[in-house]
Amino acid sequence: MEIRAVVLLVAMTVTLCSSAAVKNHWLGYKLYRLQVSTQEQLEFLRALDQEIEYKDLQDKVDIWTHLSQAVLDLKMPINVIISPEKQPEVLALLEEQGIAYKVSIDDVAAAVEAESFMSPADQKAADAGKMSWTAYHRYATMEAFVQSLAQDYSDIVELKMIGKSYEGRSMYRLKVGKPRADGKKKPAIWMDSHIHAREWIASATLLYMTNKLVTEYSRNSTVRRMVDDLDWYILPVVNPDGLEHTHSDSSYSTRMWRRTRRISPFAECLGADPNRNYDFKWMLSGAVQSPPCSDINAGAFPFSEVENLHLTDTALEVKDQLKVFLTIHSAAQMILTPWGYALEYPSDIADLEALGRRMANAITAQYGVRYQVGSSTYLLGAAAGATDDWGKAKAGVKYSYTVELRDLGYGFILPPSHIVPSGIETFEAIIEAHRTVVAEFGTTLN
Ligand code: 0X9
Ligand code: ZN
Repeated sequence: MEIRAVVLLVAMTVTLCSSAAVKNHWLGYKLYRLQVSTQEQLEFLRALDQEIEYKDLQDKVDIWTHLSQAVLDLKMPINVIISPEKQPEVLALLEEQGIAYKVSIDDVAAAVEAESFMSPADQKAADAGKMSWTAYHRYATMEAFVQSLAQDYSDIVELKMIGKSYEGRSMYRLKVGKPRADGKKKPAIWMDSHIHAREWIASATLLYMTNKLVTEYSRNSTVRRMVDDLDWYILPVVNPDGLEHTHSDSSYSTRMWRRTRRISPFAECLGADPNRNYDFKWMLSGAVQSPPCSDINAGAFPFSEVENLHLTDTALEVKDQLKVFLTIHSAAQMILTPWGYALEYPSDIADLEALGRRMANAITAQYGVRYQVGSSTYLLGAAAGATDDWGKAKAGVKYSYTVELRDLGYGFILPPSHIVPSGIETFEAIIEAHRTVVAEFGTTLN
């Protein structure tokens, strides 16, 4: 007990959040899993969600799950986090409506503290500019890590600084691939992550997979084929300002920040939802301009967020190579297909669903974590202006998906002990993606 306390103290002096601050902000919060069984119950929650947004109460009652029709049809669990003062009122309402619920995290304060915990070994790794896979790291560590990968494995890794975020952080795109001896162009897979600031597992998983692709090239025959056959374009953090903000203090609204951080002269709130900011069907559905502080605020115009522009400029440069486009989020355990702007399907949806299912099955085969596969409009509700739709419509990539990583009842407060299993199971999905690309397009494009 005492040793743990000392370790904690040491770790906390080098991070911004003190244990006391976590306790103050989150004391008594609980995460609940709800299950609706009637249309009325679903409508009730939708109305409650709107009231919460209208009254700006998200730091006290926050429904994390998209309240699509599928939550009822497919009996999907609904994550809701509730502050201690609101628990009696909200639970009474749920009981009145006959909505089933159970507690999934009883002591959220402890879970938030555990999530930010850096052991001396993690800290040592970070100080040396290395990632460890047992902690969620800061952006500077991720930057140092991708730089060192490029330096140490220059035969298969190329690092490109693609521009600066609004607050001036350098954004990077890696290219992992063994150039062909005959100089021919290879098909490629795009992967990006961490567009939503609070989804810490997204970049941790993508960097884990990147590390595996690079460091196991010389000793793992599957990895070797993946890197020989294809190029992998990787943008690990689309929203570095948001990521850093979520680490800057431990208040609810800071840790649960989703958006970018641009200051606007017209709005009281910073940034916008970058996953509503692309120029395909912008603002058509599931996005708003008011209230300005909404988590689905689409920004004043398409590409008002500079980070989105960097992503699209970079992807367009290599668009003729791209066959798969994976944009990694958390935490709904889903492989989502276009279109996300309306309940419409691209003409090649059968192929998209087939690879989606193969990826989900490969993930499940690893540790039994079940993923749903389907249209993002059906599973989560229509939301226009997102990366996946842009990838398919504007970059012309056939297999474009949003991947929602594991939830397992933790929502966004996923303990860092899940980084390795999430990385391992998601790697199985990209093995499937590689297999499909090679089978359908071969290994050269010219
Ligand atoms: O709503 C989103 O932006 C994504 N879900 S999340 O919970 N990570 O925020 C899903 C986006 C799905 N794609 C489209 N709607 N196009
Ligand atoms: Zn997201």
